[in-house]
Amino acid sequence: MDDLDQYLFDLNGYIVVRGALKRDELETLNRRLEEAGVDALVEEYGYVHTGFPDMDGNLDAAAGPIDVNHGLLMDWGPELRKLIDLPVLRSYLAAILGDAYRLDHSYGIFARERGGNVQVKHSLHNGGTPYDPSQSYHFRDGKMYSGLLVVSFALTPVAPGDGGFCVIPGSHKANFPVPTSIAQGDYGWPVVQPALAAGDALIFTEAVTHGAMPWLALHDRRAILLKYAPGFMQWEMGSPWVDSVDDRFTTRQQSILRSPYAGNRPAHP
Ligand SMILES: O=C(O)CCC(=O)C(=O)O
Repeated sequence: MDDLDQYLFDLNGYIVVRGALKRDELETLNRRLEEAGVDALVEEYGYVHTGFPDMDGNLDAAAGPIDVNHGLLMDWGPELRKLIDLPVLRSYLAAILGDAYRLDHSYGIFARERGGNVQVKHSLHNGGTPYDPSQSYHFRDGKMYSGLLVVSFALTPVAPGDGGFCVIPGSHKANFPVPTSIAQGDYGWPVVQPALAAGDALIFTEAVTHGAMPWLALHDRRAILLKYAPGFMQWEMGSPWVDSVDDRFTTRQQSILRSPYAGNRPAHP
């Protein structure tokens, strides 16, 4: 993470790492999603969050993405597990979360082209105020600190106006709650929808106000989200959240999947 990225992340609450995935990695990941049956899910539900441990979630298609239990993302193939520890992202995670960061949970977001003609958004949420320590952002002693931090990989491109992930830049430091006129409005200014090429990784702190605009592109949206936390913290229910942290995972991946604790927690090997 160079000085420019550091400046921009601190300023905006998110940053895009262009070309984080190589072309062959992108192709294999997309193939794995197809093998996992993502197309059928999108056909049935239109707009889904899936790949997390079984849980009760949103079942109301009008209220936002449907939560579908469909097995664990990390069981969908080695290419998914490789995302846990991509060398190109290590310095970002360490700079924002500290050296002993951990992967808290992961899931996929899939949306049918043109929203399957159902223009559903994911409501704007979070922000600097009201304060939530688990989803907060601070700068102290010359260092950035974040609660939950998300790496969102775009597996299909996102052009301006396509919809999908949107954000209010700088709102991780907001001193006032998001006004209702913005939260319930049409997601115009000051909400921004970053354009992404397939293979880009968008890193954002959960402290920034964000959500998703209706997906209007002529192709499906496919995003894979890995949510990391400082080593001392767990955000999502259930630990460990992968079935077993066995030899399918490299030594470094296993280290990143360790349960949360603080005392003498080492950096990753
Ligand atoms: O990318 C999106 O669709 C929004 C993701 C989101 O709201 C979140 O990760 O909390």
